Amino acid sequence: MGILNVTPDSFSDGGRFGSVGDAVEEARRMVDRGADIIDVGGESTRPGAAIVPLDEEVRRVVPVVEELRRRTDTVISIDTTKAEVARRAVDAGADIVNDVSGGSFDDAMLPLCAELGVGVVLMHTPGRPDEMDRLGRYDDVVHEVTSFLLRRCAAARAAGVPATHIAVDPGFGFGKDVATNFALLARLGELDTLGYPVLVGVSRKRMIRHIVGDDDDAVEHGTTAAGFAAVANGADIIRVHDVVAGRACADTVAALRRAVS
Ligand code: HH2
Repeated sequence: MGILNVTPDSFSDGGRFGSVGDAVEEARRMVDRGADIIDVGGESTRPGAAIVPLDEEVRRVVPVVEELRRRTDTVISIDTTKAEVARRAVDAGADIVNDVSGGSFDDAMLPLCAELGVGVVLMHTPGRPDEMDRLGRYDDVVHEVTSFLLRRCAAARAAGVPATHIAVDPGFGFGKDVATNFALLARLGELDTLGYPVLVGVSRKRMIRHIVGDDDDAVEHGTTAAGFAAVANGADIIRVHDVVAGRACADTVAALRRAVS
């Protein structure tokens, strides 16, 4: 899954695109380099990030989704917690809703996903970006993340989303300190008990910078190493900025698995 942030304030690539055409070109480059899914996001989820009004988020993402749909048949996901943004993006051609709140910020989200028949990624977060710093104390992070995801998957199923349309995500960096993130990465395989595909987003996050420092090359290599660990430990999809490296992680683990099967 290649990340296409159309925000002015994202972690690492905010404010890159001057126009819809630039953003769509970047998405097409990611597809050429091996992305299976393009994740379009119009609201930064960085801790402390400003909440983007609905109209502004729609204005950022819908033209990009529309143009991307017109020019490619790639799978498009919309990274939003707002049902109305999801509805408008799906109308414009998105196939998947990637909700970092697991459908918990907007009660209309899960019924909408059921109604539209789209896939949904349910991610763990202990709270909203503006309250994350005071949240996230865990006795057993895997247990707590798994319990949250179980509840959100049950809510999605109750709203009418078929099991085949759900993926889960432990939410690296969302209300979790570095040690907690690495504990989750090491024990990622335990999420298999949920029975849904697992998506992981570690690309360029603070947990990587904590290990390798802020040098751009080091952050990329650290991201690749963590991406490899994620796939080796059971991730089915990795959300990355650098698609070439992400693809290499997935293909290398697949080759290792073939060698022992
Ligand atoms: N992380 C970010 C945003 N969306 N979605 C899923 N499913 N999993 C994640 O880990 C995830 C996500 C945050 O990363 P980024 O897009 O780099 O930054 P920003 O939130 O500032 O756009």
